[in-house]
Amino acid sequence: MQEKELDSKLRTIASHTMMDSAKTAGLHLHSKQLWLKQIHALSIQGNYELRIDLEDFENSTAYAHYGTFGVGLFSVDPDDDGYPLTVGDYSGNAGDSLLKHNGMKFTTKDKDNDHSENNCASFYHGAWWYRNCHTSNLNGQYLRGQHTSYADGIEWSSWTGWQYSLKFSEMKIRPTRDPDNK
Ligand SMILES: [Ca+2]
Repeated sequence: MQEKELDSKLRTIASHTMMDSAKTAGLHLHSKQLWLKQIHALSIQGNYELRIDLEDFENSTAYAHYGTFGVGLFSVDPDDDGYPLTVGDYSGNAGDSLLKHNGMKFTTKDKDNDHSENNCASFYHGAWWYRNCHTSNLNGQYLRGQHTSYADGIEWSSWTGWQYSLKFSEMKIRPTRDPDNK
């Protein structure tokens, strides 16, 4: 019951954050940290799964599902540790564009935790669990479909490549249906 309430709260925060991102082309530090804190607080309570829904400007939709999901699962101090992503067990029809980010820390313009000599968040105008740098960039700029710049929109590369900024994206998590998991 309590988890369900928290879950629905998180969903609201997540989609709100994405809408913010679409409008302002970047998350404010405060809401970003709050977002990560909330996901972390939830995901350490048990086993969680992640569903990402996407839509392009032709109203086509696709999804990616990950049977394993968490943020900062093994961190003593997640804030200090950069909220590393745990993700696994892909299924769906959007293709996987997140598994390469498994284990990566969250990078923002003012906190470079990535493996690039540059700051991927600055370079690609987003905030994400960048490696060097990304196969997805769901907090990128709202560039409305095809764009000439490279990989700095709301990208899910396995579905629409690196030069198509999606109309809509949403990340939702919920506890996995594991009878041993209370
Ligand atoms: Ca870097």
